[in-house]
Amino acid sequence: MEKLIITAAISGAEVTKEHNPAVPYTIEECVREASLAYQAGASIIHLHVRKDDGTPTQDKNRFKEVMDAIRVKCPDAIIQPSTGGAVGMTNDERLQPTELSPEMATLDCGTLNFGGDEIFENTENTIKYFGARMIEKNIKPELEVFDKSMIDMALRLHQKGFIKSPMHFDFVMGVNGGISGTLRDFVFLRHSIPVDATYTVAGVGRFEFPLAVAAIIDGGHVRVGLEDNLYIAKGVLAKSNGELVEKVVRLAKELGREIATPAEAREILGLKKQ
Ligand code: KMH
Ligand code: ZN
Repeated sequence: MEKLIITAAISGAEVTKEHNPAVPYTIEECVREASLAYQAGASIIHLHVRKDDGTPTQDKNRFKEVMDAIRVKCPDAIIQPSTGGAVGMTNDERLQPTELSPEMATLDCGTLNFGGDEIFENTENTIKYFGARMIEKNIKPELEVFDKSMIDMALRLHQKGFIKSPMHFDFVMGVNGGISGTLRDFVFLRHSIPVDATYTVAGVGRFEFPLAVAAIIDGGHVRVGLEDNLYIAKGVLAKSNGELVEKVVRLAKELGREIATPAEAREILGLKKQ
């Protein structure tokens, strides 16, 4: 079985220090959280950035500062900026980190109810626009799918030339408004992608570790982090992103799955050379 790629989603745009004091806002805090995750075994850092007061931003310069600072401590980590940003941002605002030509970036494959009156909007034209930008910039998209229909959309847009294969999916499961985090739905998604595709699973909240185990057993890859889940165990806040990654490493070792280095992750995902 391929080695396990661990992605750490260290910050997100929705969670705050009120939810968990380890959620990073400043550049120093982002470096701390990224390097703890990297030292624990994460090869990919999925990155959102904030202003120092915690407000989400897609500002290109802020991304550059944070990414440069992370690279000092995590020289070979794959840094994967979000193009999802936060609910309500415009397409061009969200796309700013692609101007930095990262190796990877997220590409969200559909619109989703995001709780209350919030809608995370990704029209077909938005997905095409983002997909074309990533092809132009030679950025490998992590196809974020929050439901089965979003896999089908990605496959249609692949046929139309907006997404290249081999595709890499991120099954984000258990979001209010998206697919559930059950094993049944994991199996459904897992069998809905092309045979040459890879996937990672990001279980939200209490689904994080059970779905990590499912992916470890199945030969998939795993995303954990404070963006998705604030707790290391029921009712116990995680001290850091590093602690969440350490738990996945322990589970993988128990189940006989080795952890990929960043170089091995690049090989598995077919990323462009640095
Ligand atoms: N913050 C969500 C609205 C992504 O990173 O591409 C979008 C999100 C997905 O987190
Ligand atoms: Zn994200």
